Parts: sequence; structure tokens; C-alpha cells
Amino acid sequence: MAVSISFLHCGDIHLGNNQYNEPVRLEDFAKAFRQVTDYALKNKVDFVLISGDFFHKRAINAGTLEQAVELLKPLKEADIPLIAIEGNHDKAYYKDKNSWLSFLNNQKYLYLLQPSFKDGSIELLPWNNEESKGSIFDLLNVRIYGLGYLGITTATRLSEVQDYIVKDNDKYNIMLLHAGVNRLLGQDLGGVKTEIMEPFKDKIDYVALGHIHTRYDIDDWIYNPGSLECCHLDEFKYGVEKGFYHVTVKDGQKSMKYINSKYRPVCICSIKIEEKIIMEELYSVITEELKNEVKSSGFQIRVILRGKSSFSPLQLDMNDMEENLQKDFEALYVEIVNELNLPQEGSVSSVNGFKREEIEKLVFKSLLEKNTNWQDEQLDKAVDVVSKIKELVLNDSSEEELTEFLVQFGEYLISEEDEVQVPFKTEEGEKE
Ligand SMILES: [Mn+2]
Repeated sequence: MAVSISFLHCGDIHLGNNQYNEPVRLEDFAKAFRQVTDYALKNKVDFVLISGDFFHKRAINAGTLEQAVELLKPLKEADIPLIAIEGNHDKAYYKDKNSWLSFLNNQKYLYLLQPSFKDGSIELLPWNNEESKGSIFDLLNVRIYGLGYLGITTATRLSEVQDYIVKDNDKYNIMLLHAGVNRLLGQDLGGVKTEIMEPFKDKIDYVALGHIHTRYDIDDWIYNPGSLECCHLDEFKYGVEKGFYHVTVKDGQKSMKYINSKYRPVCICSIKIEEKIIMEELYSVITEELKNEVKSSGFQIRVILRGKSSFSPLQLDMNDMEENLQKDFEALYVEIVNELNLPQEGSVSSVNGFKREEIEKLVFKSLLEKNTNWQDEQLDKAVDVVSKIKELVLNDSSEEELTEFLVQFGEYLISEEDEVQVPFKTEEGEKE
């Protein structure tokens, strides 16, 4: 294979994420993506891949669309093609076929690769230039298979597409997929185990993933760049990389460069409050801690208060403290998570105290206990199914997806056997 090309691979751009209802956040996400487009122009790459979630949601507003057009225009003018797939965030609803990404596709700002479905099975069709649609895209001597976001059916669909993907020695073969590989505990929405990818090992040279917001690579073959900005405070961890890949293939040999993106600074500060601290001292204890970490303006700050206090945490005016901290540190956003006086290290506690999901599960459990005959393990699993349904709904999953999930995992709730493993949650703060 004598292919020589250079391309960028990014994902999870989340344009239009109006976080904290702060207009400046909309700018942040555009700025983050501008790093990719600027880099592409400067380095004159052959093309750019977006592995899903270009937009934060399906229903974007006019301002976000304008932003997108503004960002994509220079690439178009420089003849640098952009090849994208939909993610779970910007996927069109099952019923209305067109997402804003397909609008951008029709306007020739990008090529949106989408699989089609026939009699319930997935089909990968070659790109049709007249209709501007398809999922197998040829460009230079590269072939790109765009699979998009397949949700809970990812593993099944991947086994169905095997015949469509053929080894082509004269080409550099890329798969674009919005899914987590080997990053999820158990099976999750859009998550598969590495083994599922094995059959493609001989056929695909580069697997371009999106979905998980922190960077990871597998076997020098599967690459997930992570998001460019922090889309949620939970996904921030110290030392975790965010950015995009610059891939250079020379005579078939690949070399990788990871470009770290600049994003709005985050500070997550967990403070253990000593019992001797009186309420009036609390604010200065917090500011002392923050001083070490918050060294510029514009930060996003989360303060977690732990430990045992001599005063009742209910007496604290959190809003007031948040507002003052925001002013004192010239922060964009401050939130205080009050975990004072919660039982630590117990059955329902964790390092950070109570987790909301655990409390939620206790509520689901007591409701289900009252209204059904489920007991013990079956009850626990029912609780997991309910939690998962809630998560799916919050993720804007389609009715189709919800039904599919219920059929797949709800079965054992009405049977005696319970061999099916219920999918559990992802590693904390990682999903999307
Ligand atoms: Mn995402």
C-alpha cells in the first residue's frame, strides 16, 4: 500500500452547548472547534473526520447554525473535505429524517455518512454524489465507512456490516463510529467490547471513534480523541487529555500526533471541613483552598464540602456563597456540593459521600417493592432497568431504542430465568 495522506480526527464538538445558560459557553465550544479548523488550514491536511456529536442537540438555534457555517466555510473554501457521522446528540429523530447535519451535508459544507436500513437490517451503500448520501466514501486513496451512532444495537449492527466491509489493499480503510469500545462497565448504550471489533482488524486500518469524552487508544488501531471542551463538569479529571489527532500516513505507515485542545479552565475542589470550624469561618476556609488552584478569571468551579461540621449544613446559604465566590474569583460558574455530615464509607456512601444515583435507586426500589411481586435479585435488576430507562430518556433516545432496550432486557422481569445481564452504568462522568 503506497498511500500517503494526512488527516485530522476529532469528535464530540458539541456546538450549541449552552451550559449554565451562559452565552459565553456557546462561544467556548466554537472556539474549541476553531482550533481544529485553524490547524487543518495551517497544515493543509487532506481531510477532516468528525466522529459524531458535532452539535450538542438535535434542535439547535439559528445562532449555532450560523456558528457552524462560519467555522466550516474556510475549510470548504480551502477544498479540505470534512467527513462526519451523527452521534447520539445530533442524530435525527427516527421519524424526521433530517438533522441539521444533513442540512450542512446538502449545503456541501460536509459529507454526512449514514448507513441505511432495509427490512430491519443495516446496509452500507457507496456514496451517491447526485443524492449526496451514502455510507462508503472514497477520497484520494482512502475509503471511509461511516456507521454513525447505533446505540444499543451497536454490537448486532457491527456483525451485520461485516460483508459490506472488504479488504482493499490499495486503499487506506477507515471506519467512523460513534460508540465506546471497551470503556464501559458491562454493556451500555453505544458501548461494545473490544472483541466485537476483532473481525475488522484485517480490513480496517484506522477505527475513528467518538462518544467518550476523554481520549483513549486501543492497540494502535482504535482511536478516540475525546471532546475538545468539557461538556460537563463530571467529565473533568486532572491529567485527562482532550483534543484531536493529526494522522499522517506515508507509504502506508501511520504516525500519530495528538493535539491538546485549549478549553475553559475547571477546578474541582473537595474540601474536608474540620469539626472545629464554625460556620462564620467556612467561607474563608473555602477561599483559602481555592486560592491555590484558581489562578485566573473565567474558571468553572465545583466545591465539594465533606466531613463533619459542628453546625447544621441546612443553615448554610449556598446560593449566597456561590455568588460571592463567583465574584471573588471572577469565575464563570461556581457550584457547591454539600456533602457535610453524610455517612461516609457505608453501604450507600462513596468517597464523595452519597451518590445521587444510589439515592435514586433506593427510591425506585421502594416504589417497585410496593407495586410489584419482585423480590431480591429480580427486584434489584428491575431497579437497574428502571434507572437505565431514565438515563435513555434523558439522553433523548428514540422510542425505537427504548422499545428495543425493554425487549432485550425487560424479558427476565416476567420470566423466572435471569441469565441476561443488565447493562450497568459507564465509568463515572465519561459517557456521551
Ligand atoms: Mn458527545
